[in-house]
Amino acid sequence: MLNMQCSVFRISVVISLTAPHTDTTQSSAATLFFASYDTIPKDGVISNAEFHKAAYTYDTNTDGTITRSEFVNVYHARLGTSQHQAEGTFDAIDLNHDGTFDDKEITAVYKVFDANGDGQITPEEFLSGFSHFSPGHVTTSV
Ligand SMILES: [Ca+2]
Ligand SMILES: [Ca+2]
Ligand SMILES: [Ca+2]
Repeated sequence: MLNMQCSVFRISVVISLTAPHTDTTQSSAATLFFASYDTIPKDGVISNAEFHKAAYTYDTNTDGTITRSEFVNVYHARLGTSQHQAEGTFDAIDLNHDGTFDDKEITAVYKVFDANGDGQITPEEFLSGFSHFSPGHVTTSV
């Protein structure tokens, strides 16, 4: 199952380089993420609080800091991407390149997703933001 997802996702990365918005595999990965991020209230949109909560599920040793290796391990396990692709995604969201993903950066990434700035991320905004940070747009090596 995981292996199959992995190879499908790799193909999708190649496709996404030319047609990011028509890639169905990427959108199903985004749908999966969206459902797990839309927690309380589960109302079909992701709030800033929900987004922060979701981000901190990557803090596996719960010390309040999301490190590059924590992010890479969890992202890699959840999406079945290669380690290299997960690193590419982390480097895209670690805006100050200090090796950790902190509150300020979570908020900054949230704002990229919340395209119309109404404080809620809709599934459409999430999909579009997801393609912005997806590995295929960070690195071309698959
Ligand atoms: Ca919600
Ligand atoms: Ca941590
Ligand atoms: Ca950082």
